[in-house]
Amino acid sequence: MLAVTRDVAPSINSCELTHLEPEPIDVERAVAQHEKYRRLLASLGLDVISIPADARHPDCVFIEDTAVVLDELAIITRPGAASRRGETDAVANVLAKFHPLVRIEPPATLDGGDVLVLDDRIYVGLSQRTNEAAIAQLRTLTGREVIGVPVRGCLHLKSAITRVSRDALLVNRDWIDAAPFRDWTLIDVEEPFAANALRIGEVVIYPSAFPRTLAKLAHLDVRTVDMGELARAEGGVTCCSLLVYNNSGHSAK
Ligand code: CIR
Repeated sequence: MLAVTRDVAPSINSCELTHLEPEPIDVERAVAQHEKYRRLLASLGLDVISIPADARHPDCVFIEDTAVVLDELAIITRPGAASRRGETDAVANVLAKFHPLVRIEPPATLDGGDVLVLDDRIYVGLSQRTNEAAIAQLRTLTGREVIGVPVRGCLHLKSAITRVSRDALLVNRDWIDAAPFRDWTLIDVEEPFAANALRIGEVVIYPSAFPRTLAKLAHLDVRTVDMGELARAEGGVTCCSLLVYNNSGHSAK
């Protein structure tokens, strides 16, 4: 498996903010934390690709929002924030080496952070970034069942719910109605921003900032990372990578 990542932009202090007040981001620390995150991915056996940052796009490190990668194709998004639309080209150039590409087109807007793929179903957050037109396009492009989930009070669907094991989801029910996920074991967060976890095989990558929720994951193989600086830009652990199954025969490096 590959993890496609993008360097932290030196301009990250000009990032989009929706639910947080601006606080200064220490760029050097953000870069160091991001590097540790990449090293953790590499230690799990992933080939890690790094795309250079583009200073014109302060949020470019949050690469998850630019694409949705399925086994059979990659969907290039049309991010909801106009300032982020120029992030997609560099990512598309890399993903094209591994997968056929399709694109979300206007009037649809879609952030990858709103897309939670659970086996054959695709759940899509209806948020300030993602609209109904994106759901319709995803249905046509993938031929899969695509289910809209209204999101309130947080940025993306995956701020509110992510998968942590074969049968369990970590959820903040203040931000979504969990009814569409009733067939899953639901683990409720203890801290509001604690529902964003990144599952890679049987390992869960998880921010060190949420000890009370972390304690509820003690039965899992959890590796913690300090994402403190990127969290000030409203980023979490899923948003800093795109996971790609490399069936193309191309080398990752
Ligand atoms: C934004 O507002 O777009 C960025 N500051 C944060 C994006 C985080 N993306 C994600 O969690 N998927």
